[in-house]
Amino acid sequence: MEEKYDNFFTKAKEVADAIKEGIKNNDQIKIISHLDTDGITAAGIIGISLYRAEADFHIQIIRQLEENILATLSEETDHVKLFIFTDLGSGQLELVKKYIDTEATKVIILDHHPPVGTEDGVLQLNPHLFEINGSYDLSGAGVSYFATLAMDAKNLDLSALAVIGAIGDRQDKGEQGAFTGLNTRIVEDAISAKILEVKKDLRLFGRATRPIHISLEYSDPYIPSITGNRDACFKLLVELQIPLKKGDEWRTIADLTTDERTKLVSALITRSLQHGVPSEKAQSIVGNVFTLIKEKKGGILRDAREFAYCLNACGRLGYAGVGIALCMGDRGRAYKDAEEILSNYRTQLSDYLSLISDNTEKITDLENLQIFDGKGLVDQRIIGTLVSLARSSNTLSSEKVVLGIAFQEDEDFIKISGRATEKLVSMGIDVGKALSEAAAQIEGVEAGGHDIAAGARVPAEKEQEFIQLVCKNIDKQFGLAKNASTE
Ligand SMILES: [Mn+2]
Repeated sequence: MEEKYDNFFTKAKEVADAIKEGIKNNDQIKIISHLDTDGITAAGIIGISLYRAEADFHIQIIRQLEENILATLSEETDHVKLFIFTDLGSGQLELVKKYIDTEATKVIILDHHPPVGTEDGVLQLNPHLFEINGSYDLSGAGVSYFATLAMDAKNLDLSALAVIGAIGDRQDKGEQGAFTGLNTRIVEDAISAKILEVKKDLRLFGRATRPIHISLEYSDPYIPSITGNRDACFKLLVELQIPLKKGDEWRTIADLTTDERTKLVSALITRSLQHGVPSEKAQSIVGNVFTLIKEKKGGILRDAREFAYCLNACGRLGYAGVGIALCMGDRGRAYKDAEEILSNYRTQLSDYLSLISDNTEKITDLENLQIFDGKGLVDQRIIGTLVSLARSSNTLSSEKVVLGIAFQEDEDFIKISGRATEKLVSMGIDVGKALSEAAAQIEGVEAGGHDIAAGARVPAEKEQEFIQLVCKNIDKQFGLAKNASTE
């Protein structure tokens, strides 16, 4: 085993011992985690491990670790004796130390975002500190998983949640949707725990739950003349003589015979190629699919990608608690709630998508950037998802960095979500850096995230100034990328 992994696991053990020490002392423990799928699964993983150890704990899910939240947390230090931050915290080390007296209240950070500042007094497990890639090779849920595994070997089954978290953060970017780095070890753990199965299939959404034509209609990656075109999806299936129903029931992608699957795959790839989609991208509709074999067949949690999507919907629509309950194993009430949340989320997203195409005057098109101004139109919890989605359906450009803007709840602040693509990142574009560097130059702006996706909270009156700086940074990055490629 490589030394960097040794060092990472040694640190994981140190974290595990600190958590166990807290449990032994009957400390009241508070988990603070991020609103997205990775954050929710990370909190679920720590939550289950604490529950199993009969610890006293609470979970709070937040959008971003901002100063006002830390101020509130500091008031809780009269009873909370251990804070565990998951999928956030590394980017806010200085703020954490400012508000929490780490002598009196222990602080553990389990994160995979690039650390900013020094950790003195804080116990931090983060792949970046061990030269392990935190963008693709390990998620916040993965970091949390390794900490719980070091607490107790029976937490091996929490690996499935870590897989879901990594999918949520789009880390399944190896060949054909495989994982890389430490994430592959988590997948192996989940397989050995007999809760996960990996095979190759069409990577279409709703593979195990939705009628085939609907999976095609909502396909991501985008398939020209298929995605978003229900009639064309029907027509294609009829042409290929693939029955849509079995008896009264709609068939799903998972129900296809080998023969039908082969026909459908080759038809979809051919169509993409005919429309000029690069071969590699066209082939990428086939790849690893991850099945959670203990979940109900045909249910919303059976496919790990759908489980991830479901948790994201819960978080985005303000029902993070339902997501946590799902992670903790509630398949009664929470499951029913989640089904309803999912259906609302789909409706909302498709309404929003048409909202972008109906309001093209809200799109500013610059050389290297496209900006969609969704203030007053789009909820800030959904703006990031929306600009990504708009890009995969070609409403926004895939060749540029896109920024989405929405009001925060109080309109004194705006939320800015920046998104790159894998291709842009491979050229050297880093949206997280562009946003953070701009934020550092303007008082009152908070930013964080990764090379491919990042966000900022900006005082409304600083919007123009901030965006100009971000544009400058992005232009500079594109300039360097172009120079590098011509050298
Ligand atoms: Mn994450």
